[in-house]
This record gives sequence, structure tokens and C-alpha cells, in this order.
Amino acid sequence: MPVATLLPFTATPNRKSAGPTSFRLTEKFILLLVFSAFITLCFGAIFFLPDSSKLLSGVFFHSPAVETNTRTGPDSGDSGSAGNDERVLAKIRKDHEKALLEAKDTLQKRPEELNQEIMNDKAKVAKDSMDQDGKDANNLPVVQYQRPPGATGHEPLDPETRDRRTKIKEMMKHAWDSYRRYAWGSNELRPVSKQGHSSNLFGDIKGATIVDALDTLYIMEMFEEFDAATDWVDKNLDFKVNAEVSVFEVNIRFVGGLLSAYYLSGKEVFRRKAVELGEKLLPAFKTPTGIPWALLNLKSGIGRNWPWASGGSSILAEYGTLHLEFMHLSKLSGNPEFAQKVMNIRKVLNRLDKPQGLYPNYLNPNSGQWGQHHVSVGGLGDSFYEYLLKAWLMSDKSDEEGKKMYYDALQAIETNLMRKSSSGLTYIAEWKGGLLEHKMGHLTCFAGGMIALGADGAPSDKTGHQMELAAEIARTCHESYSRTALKLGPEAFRFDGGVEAIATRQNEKYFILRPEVIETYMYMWRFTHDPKYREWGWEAVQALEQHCKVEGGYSGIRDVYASTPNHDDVQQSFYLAETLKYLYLLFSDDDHLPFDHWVFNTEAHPLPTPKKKSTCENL
Ligand code: DMJ
Repeated sequence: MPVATLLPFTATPNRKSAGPTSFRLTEKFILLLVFSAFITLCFGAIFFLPDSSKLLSGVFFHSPAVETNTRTGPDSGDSGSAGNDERVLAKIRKDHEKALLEAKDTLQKRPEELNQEIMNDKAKVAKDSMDQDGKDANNLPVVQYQRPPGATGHEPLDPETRDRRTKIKEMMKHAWDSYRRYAWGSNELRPVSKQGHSSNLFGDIKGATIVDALDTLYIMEMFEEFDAATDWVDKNLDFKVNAEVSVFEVNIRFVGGLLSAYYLSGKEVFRRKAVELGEKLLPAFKTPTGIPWALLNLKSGIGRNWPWASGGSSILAEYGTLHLEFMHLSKLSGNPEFAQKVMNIRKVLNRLDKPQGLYPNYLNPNSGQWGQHHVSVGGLGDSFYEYLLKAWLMSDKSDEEGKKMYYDALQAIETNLMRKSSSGLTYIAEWKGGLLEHKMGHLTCFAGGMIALGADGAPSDKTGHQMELAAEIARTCHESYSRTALKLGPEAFRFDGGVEAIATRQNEKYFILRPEVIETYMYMWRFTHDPKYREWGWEAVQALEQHCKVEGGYSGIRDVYASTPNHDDVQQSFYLAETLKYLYLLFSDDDHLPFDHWVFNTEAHPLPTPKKKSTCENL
């Protein structure tokens, strides 16, 4: 038996600090030493202890030959006993030589060969334990796990960048340790009052921060914390709740977080939990059109829409932000239903007329007709556009329908919603029945990153133009930060009444640790390497440290124009999932979660973009 087959199948794979290659080799070498020492001891005992072979055969070994010998008892003659001892000794010698040869052979193999052997052994064990339909004990198909490139990175060479990256990791540690200390198992942390906090978006599902933070912990190589989080997920994450949840929020944070954790670590518990939760969400699609409800009771499977949403409509950014996760769920579960449900959403949308080519935010799931004609690239609309582009990228650019829908929509947005202020700031306004509201949300700032990400795939004469638009949006969003007292951006800012990039209404002046502006800096840095994006990111870090950091974690702020911060006492789970992750990547090299192998879901959970002909070719 090769030494490789003795290794535990659940060893944590490919970590920089304890990678499977070095870890397994070391482990094998130790095993080999122990095994050789043990055999040597046996030989010593056989040759030097009086009548030791009898002792051995009676106490340590239970081979049929030995058992036969001991059972014969006093009747058996000495000559027969000596013959049996000889046979046992010969067998031990033979096994020893064979094991030594196999071990020598194993040690001569290259790490990749050893890895492959381990993978094959794992697949074989999994195959042996599956039933006739090729499913494992959890009724999931056996999937040969392969880690996509760039799951962990390396220290940047430039000392300043390295220090800044280390600083972000310290911020993550403070946020995580505080959550662990004061709110472990709750959805979020109240960092000022130092206790747990639960929003009703997740019903009675617990642990939003744990699931949202898993992949950030992994990519920052905080493996002790990652293991604790994994253990919590394994033992405590429970979806059997009699409560109503937001289908969108649960999908982007929990399903997305679990999927990422699976793809980064290869741990089956995450695949199992993601599929289990995905199945719980399926009843949301039981509507006459198949456009899902916004809210779903996970126990009864009864859905409904937000009471405030235009005549019982479903919301574009909610039903349009399931595609990436559901395609992966189909792949990992072998159940095509997930993919069918999200492909049907596209069918419904493509049958409808679009005013000026725009997608209104409200759609009635019963009639299949638009509700109020309100269009936005911020709240209620945003991630629908993001998912069209990313669905195309995630399909290794084979999803032509997603591609066309994205570039057509972007053209309509540029024509109808994008404007320049009198001092030359480009912004994306909101559209209400043909009239523009000259307001841009913090949420809308993600569009700089999205447009940069898509620029390369646009018709060649538009690539440069789209990169310019992306850079202009990044600049506008940076202005929205630098025009405040605390150097953190408001929830929404306006371009009317003589102001530019400033919030004028009290209820738009808050900052809740949102990631979108930093997300755009990260994309712009990757595509341009213009140092200003790292500088802008660093400005945000300093402001976060100065105004949001408290002893018990990080808190949002009620008014970014006030000279001193008034904390809202919530550390949002997306602060760990998105804001800190995008900051870390901003100060990392480009080969950490490289864009040609990963796309980020709208909660910044990286999902692999399998190449055609690989194990995930149908995505
Ligand atoms: C996140 O949950 C996601 O980014 C979502 O798409 C929009 N809002 C928050 C962060 O601001």
C-alpha cells in the first residue's frame, strides 16, 4: 500500500502556511520513519528476546496463521509450532521489504504526482461509498475538487504596499475577534454595546457574519479563525427555521459565502450546506411567471413580496441576483432545477418591452408586467446588471445572451441616466417615468468597477470609452468621500440645487461601512495600475480607523458631515465580506484571485470561472 493511501483524506488542502504538498510529504516521511522504527523493533524483539516469536504471535499479531497456531494448544507438536513461526517471520520480512520498496517509490515521486495520487485515492473512497446513482451519503454527486489558481496570494515586494496590506489584515482581525468575543453565532455585532445583533433579513438563520467572513479569512490566511468558523458552520448552521427570509440576502451572503468557502478550501461541509440552503429557496419560484418572491418562509415554503414594492412587485436587483450562485448550485448538486429557474427569469425579461431599453426596478410575478417605471443602477437595480456581465464571464464567455443583455443595458443607461455636472463630474442619475432625479447612491458607485470589468469585452471601438466612464465614476465617488468632514461617503449624494456630490437630506448622510467605492478602486487599480486608486483606498482606511473603529469592532456613522462621529452601533457582515476583502486585494498582487479565474458575487464572494472542458464546463 503506498504511503499516500495512509494519509487522512480530510487534511486541509493547499494553504500557504501549511500547504498540502509540504504537509503531506512531511507527514509521509514521518510515517515512513515510524513504520521503519516499528519494523526494526519487531525484528529486534524476534531475534533477541527468548521465545519472543510466541509472544509476538500471541499478543501483537492476529493473522489467521497465528490464531491457528495459538488455538492448537498443548496438543500441537514443537516442530509444527516452529514451522509456523518460520512462516510468520518470512511473512513479516516480505511485508517489510514490500513496504520499504513502496515507500521508496513514493518518496521519489514529485509533489504533483503525490497530490494526484491522493486525489485519486479520495475519489476512489468516495466512489466506493456512493450508491448506484453515483451519489454520496448526502445524495450529492461525487465531484472531483480542484482548487482554482490564486486562492491565496503572497507578500507584495514593495514595502509600503506590504505594510498597508498587513494593516488591512489587522483590521480584519479586530473586526473578527470582536465579533467572536461579543456576538459569536449572532448575525452581526453591535460594536459599541458589545453584543449580538440580528436583522430580520435572515429570519431565524444565524451566523451571517461567520458565513460572510469565511472566504476573507481564508484569503488573508487566517486559518485558525477559518477553522473555528468552519466548525461553527458544521455544528450550528441550521436552515430548518420557521421564519421568513429575504431570498436575495440569504442567497448573496449565505449561499455565496458557502460556495466560495467550498471552492477555496475544498471542504465538503460547505458544498453540502450550500445545496441544502439552495433547495430551501426553491419554493420562492412558485409564482405564475417563475419570477421569485422577495420573501420566503423556509418552513412553509410560502412566499410574498415586500408590501412597499409597487403593487406587489418583485425587485429587479433581487430576482436578478441569483444567477451566479444558482448555476454553481446546479453544478455542485447535479440538480438542473437551479439553473432552469434562473434561465427562466431571463426568458420572462426578454419577452417584455423595455422603456428606452431600460429595465424598470419592479416586475409583477403574477402578471409578468412591469410595475412603476423606476430605473436605477443603485438600490433596487444594481446587481442585476452586474450579474448579466458576470454570468457571461463565468461561462468562459459562452453565455452570449447574458453578454448581449449587459451591453445593451449599459448603452441604455449611458444614454438615459449618465450625466455630467457643471464642474465635469460624471454621475449616474435615477429615472422615474422618464424624469431624472439627479441623485447617485453609494450603492451606485460599484458601477465604476463593473464597467471597467466589462470594458474589455465591449466592441473594440467602445473599450477605451468604457474605461474612461469607469474612471470618471471612480473619481466622482472619491469626491463624494473627500467632500465630507469624516472623509467617508454618504449613502446618497446629489447634483442639484447648486451642490455636486454632496448629500443634502439628513436621511442620506449616513455611512454603514459599505464597500462599493473601494470595490471600484480595486477594479480600477487592477486594470490601470494608476497609483491614485491605492492612495484613495488608503485614505478610506485612515478614515475607517479614525472614525469607525471602536474598542468592540467597527461601527457605521450617522452623519459623515458632522465633525465627530455618531456611531450607529452595527458592524455589518458585508464589512468583513466585502469592504475589507476589496481593500486587501487593492494592496495585493494581481495574481491573488485573478480575474481570469474568479468572479466575485455581489457580496464579494469569489466563484471560479471554469474553463471549457474542465470539470465545470456547463456553467
Ligand atoms: C451588499 O450586501 C451587496 O453588495 C449588495 O449587492 C448591495 N449592498 C450590500 C453592501 O452595500
